[in-house]
Amino acid sequence: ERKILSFKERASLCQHPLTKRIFGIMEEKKTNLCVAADVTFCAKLLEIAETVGPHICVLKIHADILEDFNSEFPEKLKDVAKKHNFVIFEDRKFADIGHTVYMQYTKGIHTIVEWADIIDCHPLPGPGILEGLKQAGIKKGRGCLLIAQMSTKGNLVPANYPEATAHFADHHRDFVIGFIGQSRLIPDPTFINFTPGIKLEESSDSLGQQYVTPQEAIQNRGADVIIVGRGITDANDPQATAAEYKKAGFDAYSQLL
Ligand code: 6AU
Repeated sequence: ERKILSFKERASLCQHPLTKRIFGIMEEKKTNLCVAADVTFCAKLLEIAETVGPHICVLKIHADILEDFNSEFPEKLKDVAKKHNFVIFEDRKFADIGHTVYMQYTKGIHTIVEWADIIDCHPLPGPGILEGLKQAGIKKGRGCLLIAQMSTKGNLVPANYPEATAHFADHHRDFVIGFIGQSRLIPDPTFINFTPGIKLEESSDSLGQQYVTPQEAIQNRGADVIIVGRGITDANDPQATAAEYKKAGFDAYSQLL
């Protein structure tokens, strides 16, 4: 019995052009892998992007940990993204009032709205945070993920928070393209579910991160895209390891079809 719609079918149902594009890439490149390139120098980040580029649909970065961030870097990253056909996700986790997040999104040294296809925010402040981000993001065709749950041990996200987050998303479909979480919130196939805290073997780190396998995330928790950081970036051979995660993720998805 078929449990889910294919990425291709989901692409055809989507209204938001960015969601359509991401499902299209997932279908074409046969990948539901997002690599988290959490490194502190631009050259290293660009090297990872080149290396894992063929295996991913999304590259997630934290621009604020780059020690040598400069205005040429986003252009270089965009070139690699174009070459390997993936989208760029700045994991800024906005969490302030609408006016402040608008400035954080568009100003400062990072000018995130100019280069990040995807951003994410905590819905905690209420609708104003999305209103603020939208003012800059919509006209550029950008999309936002709502952080509905966290992967960390002892996190304070209350039980009813994911439900409220889903409601929030439903009212901002012109900008919200999906969720970050540990389980699927709503069955709606036009939202993309991203799940971080993934490793080929279940484990944890010394700072509260908890990992589940790609198979567990995709088959039992309803993840569409798996986010893998150190499992790939700390591996001896990141390219081969990315290929391994890509296969594990895509096989887990294919078995549901
Ligand atoms: O695979 P790791 O543990 O090396 O990296 C996981 C990545 C990091 C975190 O900032 C991020 O995923 N993350 C996120 C988000 C929004 O992506 C949410 C969360 O609950 N847990 C988590 O690890 O770049």
